[in-house]
Amino acid sequence: MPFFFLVDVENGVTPADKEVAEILRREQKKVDGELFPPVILVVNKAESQARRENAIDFYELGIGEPYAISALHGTGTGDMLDVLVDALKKFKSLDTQEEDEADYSIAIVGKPNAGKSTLLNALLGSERAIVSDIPGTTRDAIDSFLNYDGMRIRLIDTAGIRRRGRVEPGVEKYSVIRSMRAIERADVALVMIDAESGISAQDAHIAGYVQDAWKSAVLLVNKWDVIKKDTFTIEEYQNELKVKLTFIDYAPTLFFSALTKQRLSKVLPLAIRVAKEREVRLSTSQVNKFIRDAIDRHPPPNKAGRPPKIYYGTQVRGNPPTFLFHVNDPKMFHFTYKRYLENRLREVYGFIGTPIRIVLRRRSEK
Ligand SMILES: Nc1nc2c(ncn2[C@@H]2O[C@H](COP(=O)(O)OP(=O)(O)OP(=O)(O)O)[C@@H](O)[C@H]2O)c(=O)[nH]1
Ligand SMILES: [Mg+2]
Repeated sequence: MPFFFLVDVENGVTPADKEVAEILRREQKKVDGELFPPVILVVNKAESQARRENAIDFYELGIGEPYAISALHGTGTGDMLDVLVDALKKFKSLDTQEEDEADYSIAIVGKPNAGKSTLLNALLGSERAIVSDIPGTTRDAIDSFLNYDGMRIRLIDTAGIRRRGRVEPGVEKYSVIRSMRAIERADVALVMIDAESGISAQDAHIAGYVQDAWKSAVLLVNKWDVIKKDTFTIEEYQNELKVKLTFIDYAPTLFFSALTKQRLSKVLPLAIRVAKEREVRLSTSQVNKFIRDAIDRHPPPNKAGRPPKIYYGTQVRGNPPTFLFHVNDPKMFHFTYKRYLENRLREVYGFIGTPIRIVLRRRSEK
């Protein structure tokens, strides 16, 4: 946030001005060769030419160039505003730098009462967020930071997302918007599922939001402590997840308890692993070797007698991994073949937890 430091040319440089200047200078830090926060020295009451010249005296404050203005007459304010706009632009870039300052951002999302805030507190080892058995306790997405393995991790605890029809206008609606925004800001979303209340349609909705935002996901089945277990319980839950959340079957699953901390220590390593997989970049030769091999194993079926062809491909970006395949005609490829390519990419290269984008583009046959 830029500051205006307003002084009075009529009195000249006073001891009080010097004191304020001293305080401001102490607050400033050098960031990329610029002093931050920026301070704009505004010399007021400079109505006449003589007074405007006297404004130069204020260089002495060590704050930089003095801008002579007359608040009364409005003279000089144009230049002052130009300086302000420049400062705001610089500030904005610093602001986004602050936004990005974590190596990875992880959002904790899920239904109300799933145990999101309990998980946050357990990971931080402090009572940062309020936990209660009343659904809807967390009202706003809150960022916390922790260091893990030399990395700075942003954890975002979010407000529980209820079924759309049940969300009340006002505060709750705002809370849900903030939860969505938290997903947008994250690399990975930990989708908290309350084992006690079972895997619900709402859990699938929330996982769907994460997928639609092209974010990586980990499914965390919480409150495992209260489940009566036998040898098959995990398998039963896993099968149920496979059915109800089949569209996001690439997301790894962890059964744990944020309260008793059973398997809690696995949460962060899994989230970080997933975050890293998201960034994996394959070289063009790897991609083309992959394509040849995938076609050998399972060629795309002919459509209307014409063979679909993939000429070559590249990974155009990571985060999320995005592949561009040049083909003779995108329409000749059934979505199940795209799905096959995606699954094959996962078999060979992992990409655990991340959605994969495959774009088919027409390329004339040469
Ligand atoms: N038995 C058991 N209870 C848990 C566990 N994790 C959380 N709880 C309880 O579940 C209730 C809700 O926990 P919160 O952490 O506030 O849940 P939340 O997901 O943050 O809820 P909202 O902020 O309302 O969306 C509290 O009573 C917790 O003590 C768990 O692993 N096992
Ligand atoms: Mg909460």
